[in-house]
Amino acid sequence: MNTKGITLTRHILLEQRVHPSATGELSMLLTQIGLVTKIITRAVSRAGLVDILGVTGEVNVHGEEVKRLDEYANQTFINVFGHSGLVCTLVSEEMEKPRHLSENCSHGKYTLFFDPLDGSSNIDVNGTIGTIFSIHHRLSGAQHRTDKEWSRVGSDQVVAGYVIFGPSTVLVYTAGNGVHGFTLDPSIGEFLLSHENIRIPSRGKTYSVNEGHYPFWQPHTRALVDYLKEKDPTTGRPYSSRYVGSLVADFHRTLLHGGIFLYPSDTKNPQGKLRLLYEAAPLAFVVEQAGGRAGTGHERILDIRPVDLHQRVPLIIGSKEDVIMAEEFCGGRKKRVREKREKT
Ligand code: P6P
Repeated sequence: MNTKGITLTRHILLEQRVHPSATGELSMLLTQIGLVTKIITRAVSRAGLVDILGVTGEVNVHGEEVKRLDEYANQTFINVFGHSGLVCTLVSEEMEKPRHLSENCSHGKYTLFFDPLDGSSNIDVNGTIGTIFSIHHRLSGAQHRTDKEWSRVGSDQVVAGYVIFGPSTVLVYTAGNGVHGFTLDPSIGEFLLSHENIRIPSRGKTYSVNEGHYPFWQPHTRALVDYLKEKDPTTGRPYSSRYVGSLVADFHRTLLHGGIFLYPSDTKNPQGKLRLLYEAAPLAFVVEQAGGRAGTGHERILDIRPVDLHQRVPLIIGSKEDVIMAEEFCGGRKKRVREKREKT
């Protein structure tokens, strides 16, 4: 297929043909995510010019300073989906509780999870930041809301992806039929297909972790990173270290070039730092669709059922062989009794 000039919208519609029963609502939802991204891109690219830098003086549910761009990005999601008729419930890193868009809840079929602006500590130094999103069918159909709408297993995601605001704005998504990337052409305001059917190399040459936390790591994490740094040309070691400190930037590089990203648990963060529902699970869906692997060291990310809306998990994600090797240092994955999935 000639992929020249395929827009995000056209690609989504082509994808929709793979699902004969599709009604077009999911395609519309994804297109709206593209709209949110364009609005955020405009703000991010002018952040240095408009008095939008700095902080609001507020802190979010995690006790972190809310940068104005975080708040702006979160509000953009609310504004765009508010009257879309597509989404009944929004779950955001920036909101303590789920936001029910009551005007949509009579027929909105989807629940949208998102981190509106990840890596915000990089905003004031013009660093790469990103948005992460995950879409689930509503648990209860379009009739009524349940307060467990947010407690979703990652393997039930319908769509997941992220947007990286770097030298260019790139949107990457999967709807379970491969992983595809689109680069925003600001001159025409369109996302154009630039990375068709992304596949992550089975092994990489880089590891990505904040080594400043080394004193707080568990012994097996130290042993793993020490191993990656040992010289052994027969196994392609030492690996190079790459760490931006922005999850989307570190993940995107790992997805395209291979390697491993880790945010392990440690004595300061016994559950790790990254959140399951709107950070680890969407990226795990993407990486598995690209042929990679994502886990905590002991279990598959996409098998975890959250017990808390903002639950944190340790994350090891990237090339399949690299992640399997890391899991061996962690003692390997626990055997799971597969949850009986009530089909709703
Ligand atoms: P640390 C950004 O604040 C973030 O949530 C992720 O984007 C990033 O991977 C991580 O935290 C960086 O955390 O402890 O290395 O500064």
